[in-house]
Amino acid sequence: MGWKVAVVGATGQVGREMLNILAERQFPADEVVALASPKSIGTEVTFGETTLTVKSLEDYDFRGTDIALFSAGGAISAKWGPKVAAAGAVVIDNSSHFRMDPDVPLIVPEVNAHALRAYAKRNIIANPNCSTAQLVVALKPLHDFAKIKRVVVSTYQSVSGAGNKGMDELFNQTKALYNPAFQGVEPKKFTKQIAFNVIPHIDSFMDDGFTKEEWKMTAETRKILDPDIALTATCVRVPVFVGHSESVNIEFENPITVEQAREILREAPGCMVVDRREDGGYITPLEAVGEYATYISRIRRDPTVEGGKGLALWVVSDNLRKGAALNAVQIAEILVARHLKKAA
Ligand code: 2RA
Repeated sequence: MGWKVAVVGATGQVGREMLNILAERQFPADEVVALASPKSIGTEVTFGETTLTVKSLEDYDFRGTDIALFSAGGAISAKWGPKVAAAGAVVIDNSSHFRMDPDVPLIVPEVNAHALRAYAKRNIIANPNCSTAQLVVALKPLHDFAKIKRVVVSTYQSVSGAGNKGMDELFNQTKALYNPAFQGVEPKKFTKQIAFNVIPHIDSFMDDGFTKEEWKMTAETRKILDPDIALTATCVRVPVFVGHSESVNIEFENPITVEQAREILREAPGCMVVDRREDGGYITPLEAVGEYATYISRIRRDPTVEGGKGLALWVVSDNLRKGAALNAVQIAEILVARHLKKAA
C-alpha cells in the first residue's frame, strides 16, 4: 500500500512543480490531493498523465494523510501547519515560517539528511530558502575537504522566486515596453521596473541594512551546514524567469586547489560540474530550468586569499526545483524510506 500525499498551494509555481516532481520520480503514493485557498477550488492542475481538481484547504480532513507538502506562504503555514501536523500528517514546509525553530529540522538531503529524524518533535520539517539550498549543496563537499571559514555570495535571482505575480510582472513589462498597446509597466510586485533592469532588494529590509533574504542565507547556511561559517550575502532580483545564479567566494581553513575542488564537486551528490575555460563553457540559468542538478562553473583560485585557501565559483540551479519542490520531494522520499511506517 502506498502513501497519501497532499500538496498545499497546488496552483502556485512551486506547488505545480511539487506535483510534477512527485509524478516524475514516481513517488510511491496511492493518492495525491491538490489543495489551495477557496478562490482556487475547482482549478485543474496536472499530476503526471492525470488532472487533479483543486480542493479547499480549509474544508479538507487531513486524517489519513501521511505527508503534506506546503508552499502557500508563511501565513498559511503558520495557521495550518501545526493543525495538519496534529492530525497526523508530516508537514514539509517551503515557507520561512518554521525554518529557524529549534524543534524543526531544516533539511537539504545532500547535506544534512541525518538531522531529519528530529522531525518527530513537531511533525514538521522545513525546506530552506531557494538561494540557500543550491548554495549549501555546492559548499558541503568543499567544507568536508578544507573547512570553510567565510563565504561572500552575490545572487542573481529569477522572478519566479516571487511567484506567479513576479513572473507576470516581468512578462507584462517586457511586452509593454516593446508595444505601448499593452498595459502593465508600473511596478507592483517589485519595487522598481524589473524588465531590462536588476533590483538589489529581495524581501524586507532589516535594521542593519541587510535584507531578510540576505539574512536567511546566513542563518540557514549555519543551521544546515555549520554554525561557525561566516557568510555575507547580497541578493539581487534579475529579469530571468526561472533559475537562480550565485557568484560565490569561499575562504577555507586549509588549502584546496582548483583541481581538487573540481574533482570533489564532480563526485558530490546533487552537483554537476560544467567548467570549461572557453566561450560558453559554463551554465546559465536558462540551461538549468527543469533540471535537478546544482551546476557549478567558473571554478578558480581566489588570489586575494593567501595560502591557496580561496576559491571563486558560479553556482546555478532551478529555484523552483532544487530551491523548493525537488528538495521537498527528496525529503518526502527519505521520510518514507527510513522513517515513516504505514499502518497495517
Ligand atoms: C525569492 N527566495 O527568490 C525567494 C523565494 N523563496 O524571492
